[in-house]
Amino acid sequence: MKDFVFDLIEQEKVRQKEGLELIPSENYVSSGVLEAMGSVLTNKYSEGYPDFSGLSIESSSEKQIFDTVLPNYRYYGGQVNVDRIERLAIFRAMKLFHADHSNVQPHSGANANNAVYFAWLEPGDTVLGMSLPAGGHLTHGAPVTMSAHIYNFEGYGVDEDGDIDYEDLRKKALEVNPKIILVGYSAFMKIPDFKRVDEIRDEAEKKYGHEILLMADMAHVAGLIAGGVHPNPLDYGFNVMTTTTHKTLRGPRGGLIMTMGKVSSPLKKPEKTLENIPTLIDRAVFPGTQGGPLEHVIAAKAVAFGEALKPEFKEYAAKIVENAKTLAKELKNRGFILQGGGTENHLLLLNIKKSFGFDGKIYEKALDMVGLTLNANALPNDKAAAFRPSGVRLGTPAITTRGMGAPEMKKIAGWMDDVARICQEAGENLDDKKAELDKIHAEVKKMALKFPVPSI
Ligand code: DSN
Repeated sequence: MKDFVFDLIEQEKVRQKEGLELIPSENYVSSGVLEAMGSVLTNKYSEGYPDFSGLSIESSSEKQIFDTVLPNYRYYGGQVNVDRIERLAIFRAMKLFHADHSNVQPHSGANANNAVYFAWLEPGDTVLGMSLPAGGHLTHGAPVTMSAHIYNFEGYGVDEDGDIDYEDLRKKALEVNPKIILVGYSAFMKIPDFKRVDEIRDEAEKKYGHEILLMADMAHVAGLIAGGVHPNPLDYGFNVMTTTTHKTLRGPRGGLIMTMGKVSSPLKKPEKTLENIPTLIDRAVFPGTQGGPLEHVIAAKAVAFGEALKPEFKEYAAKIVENAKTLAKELKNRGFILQGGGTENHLLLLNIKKSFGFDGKIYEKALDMVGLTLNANALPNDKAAAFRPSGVRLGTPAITTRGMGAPEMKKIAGWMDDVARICQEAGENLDDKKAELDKIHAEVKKMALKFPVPSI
C-alpha cells in the first residue's frame, strides 16, 4: 500500500493551488528547482569542499566549470559530478551578489548565522543587532537560542516610523565594544542605510582598535537584491551577507553565506582577520557546525541562482515591490494602519489591534478560513503576548510568482477588509460566521485557480 504521506502531499498541492500565499517569507519554486531537490544527489555523502581556487566572477565561466574536473577537499570518493554542481552554485551566488566567495552548504538561515558567529567570535564577545522587541530575529540573540548562551547580544531599536534608529545604533556601537554589527530583520519594510552603518563601524573600530565584522542577514530581501531593486550590503563595505534561499530568492529551503576577502585552502586555519573571512567561514560551516552537505539541495540552489541571473528575474523582483506598494495603498484606503505607513520592499506589517480592536492571531485564523495565508506578528515594542500579537505580517513574493498584479491586489485588500469586519462582529466565535467566510473562500479559490502555481 502506498504510504499515506503521499496523500497528504497531494492535499498540500491542492491547498497551495486553491489558496493565496501571503506569508512574505514563502514562495513557489520552479519545476527545475523541485526536480533537482528530489534527485539522486540525496544518496551522496560529500563532507568537505570542491576546489574553488581561481574561481572568480571575472575569470571563470559556467562552461569552464562544467568541463573541468579538479582535485577537491572531500572525505569521500565519487565526487566527480557533485564537485561541479557545488562549484556552479558557489559561482552563481558570487555573480548574483558581487561576492568574492560564497558558501552554499548551510542547511538553513539559522545555521548560516551560527557559522558566522562561530567563525569570528570568541565566547563572551558582543554582537550588536536589532533588539528583539524592536523586531530583531530569533537568531540575532534571542535568549532561548544556543548562540545567546555563548555570545553576548546587545540591541539597537527602531524609531517611530519603523526605521532603524541610527543614532541609537551609533551610541550602542560606541558603548558595547561589538565584534559584529548586524543588520537584518524579518519584519522590516524600510531600506537599510548600509553606508551609514559602515561609517558607524569605522568610528567604533577607531575607538576600540580592533576589526569589527559587518554582517547583513538579508534573508527576506535576497531576491530583491539579486533582482537589482534593493541595495546590496556587499557594495557598501559589509564583509558577510547571510540569507535563506527560499524566500524572495525563490530557491529550495536552505541557507547561503556570501563573503568578501581572500579565498584560501579550507584545510589550514588562517589568522582571524576580516581579509580571511571567506576561509574562516568555510571552516566554520564544515567541520565547525555541520556535517555532510545536502547536495540535492545545493543542486536546487544552483538551479534557482541560474534562474535569478536571468533578465526575467529583474522584472519579477520589481513586480514584487510594485505589488506590495499597491496592496499597501489599497489596505490604507480601507482603514488598515500600516507600521511605518507603507512599504519599501515586499513586506507589510499591519497594526490590527489599532485598526480594528482585535489581535493578529484571530485575524490570521479567520483569513486561513478563506484561503488567505499570512502570519500573526508582533509589532515593534508590542506589549501583547507572543502568541496573541497585535499585528499581522504579509507580503507579495508568492502571489507575484503566480503572475498577479494591481487588480488582484485590490481584490485581496477587499477580502481582507471584509474578513476584518466579520472578526469585529464575531470576536473569538469565528464558527458563527462560517457561512459568510465560506462565501469569501469560494471567491478566493476562483481567483487563485486562474493563476497557476508554476511547479504544480
Ligand atoms: N521564519 C522566517 C520568516 O518567516 O521570516 C524567518 O526565520
